[in-house]
Amino acid sequence: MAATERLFFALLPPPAIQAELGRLAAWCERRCGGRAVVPENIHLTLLFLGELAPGQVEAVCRAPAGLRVAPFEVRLERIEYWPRPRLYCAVPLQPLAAAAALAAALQQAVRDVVAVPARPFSAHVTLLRRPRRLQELPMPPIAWTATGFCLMSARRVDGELHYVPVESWACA
Ligand code: 3AM
Repeated sequence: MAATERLFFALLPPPAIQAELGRLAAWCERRCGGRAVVPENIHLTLLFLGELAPGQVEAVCRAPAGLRVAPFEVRLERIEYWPRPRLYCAVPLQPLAAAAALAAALQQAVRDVVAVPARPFSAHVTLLRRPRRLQELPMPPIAWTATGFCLMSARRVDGELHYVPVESWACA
């Protein structure tokens, strides 16, 4: 049987913003222990799809073709601790309506290929996993204009997790 891929739709910040968020993640790790997300893996998940077979991956790649998405601003202003997954993440102060609408549109677009459990969308960029110490972590606002979105594959290479873009779509 052909291998499955663990896929999700995401926003990828521009490289300079990824680097800035990566530095913030490393600073969080120095304060709290745990494992910082490396800069190249920094992303904002729109929709987690799970393990898909090759035929499903092709269908998912075709699904967003009809979507028209205007560029929108992503502004992260606060670091939160989420106890259940045990992570620190950077979040907006207000819900990101445009990202939520895109996540909902993607869920609709792929509904015939993969049934994604309905989950409320909560925009966040994971910075640090499994901290050993909890404390208040301030951050400077970090913002960018989202000009597209990607389908990402989560792959393990030599025990390290890599998020690899397999397809991308530009905002119009
Ligand atoms: O780092 P974040 O939270 O943005 O949390 C996982 C990660 O997103 C999420 O998918 C992204 C890439 O792995 N994820 C993993 N397993 C999941 C699941 N079973 C999941 N989201 C929902 N359900």
